[in-house]
Amino acid sequence: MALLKHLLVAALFLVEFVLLLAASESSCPAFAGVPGTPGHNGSPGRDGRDGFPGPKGEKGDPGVGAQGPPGKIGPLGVVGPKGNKGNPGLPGTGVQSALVLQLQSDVKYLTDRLTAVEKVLGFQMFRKVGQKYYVSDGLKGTFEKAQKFCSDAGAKIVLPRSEDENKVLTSLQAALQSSYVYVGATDREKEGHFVDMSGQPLTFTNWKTNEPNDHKGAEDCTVTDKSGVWNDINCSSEWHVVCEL
Ligand code: FUC
Ligand code: CA
Ligand code: CA
Repeated sequence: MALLKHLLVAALFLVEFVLLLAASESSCPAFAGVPGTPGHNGSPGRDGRDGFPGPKGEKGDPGVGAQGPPGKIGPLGVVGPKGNKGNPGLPGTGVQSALVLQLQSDVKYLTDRLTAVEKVLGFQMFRKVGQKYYVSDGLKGTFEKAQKFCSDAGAKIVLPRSEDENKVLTSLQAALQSSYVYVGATDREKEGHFVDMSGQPLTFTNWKTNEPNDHKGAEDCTVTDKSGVWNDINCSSEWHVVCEL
């Protein structure tokens, strides 16, 4: 009976304790619970904005361009001295010898033409007539000076040998705006007997009417006038110089 009494008292205390606990739940301090386990990592944040532009780089090395096209061919050089005579060739057949002779002749012809053309290029004015060139630098002089000028240039004082050549001289004379041009014909050796500079009789002449007249007994040289006709004249007057090559 006493044990039952004790159990009843204990049960009453327990009920009372529970009621007290319920009544003071909001105001009474409570013990902190056991910490939970950490949560999972969050997802990565957004990408940051682009940074500011970096500093200017160093100047680059000079570029190397592609090679340009070749330049124009240069002017002709001065013709060199003549070479030594070659050794005798081997005996050939008749056909070969004829061919060699022909080639030698062709080379000589072309060399002579080239020499003439190179001389022509040294003058300010020129005209081609047939195989000849009439050339001038526009200078005036006495007949003697004209001869020397042409000779120094490796040429001869002009002397038309045909109607064609006479016309070409007239054309060059017009370009020179010249009244008279000396031609290489004189009668210095024998009055009234005009010859070329080699002393040969003239094969072509174009004398003006009533010329040559040896005016005042002092006309042994020859000029062409603007119309192309010839007149004998004194040799000391200064007229245009034209040479032929
Ligand atoms: C004519 C010409 C002479 C000279 C004189 C002025 O007599 O025959 O050569 O030009 O004119
Ligand atoms: Ca004369
Ligand atoms: Ca005359």
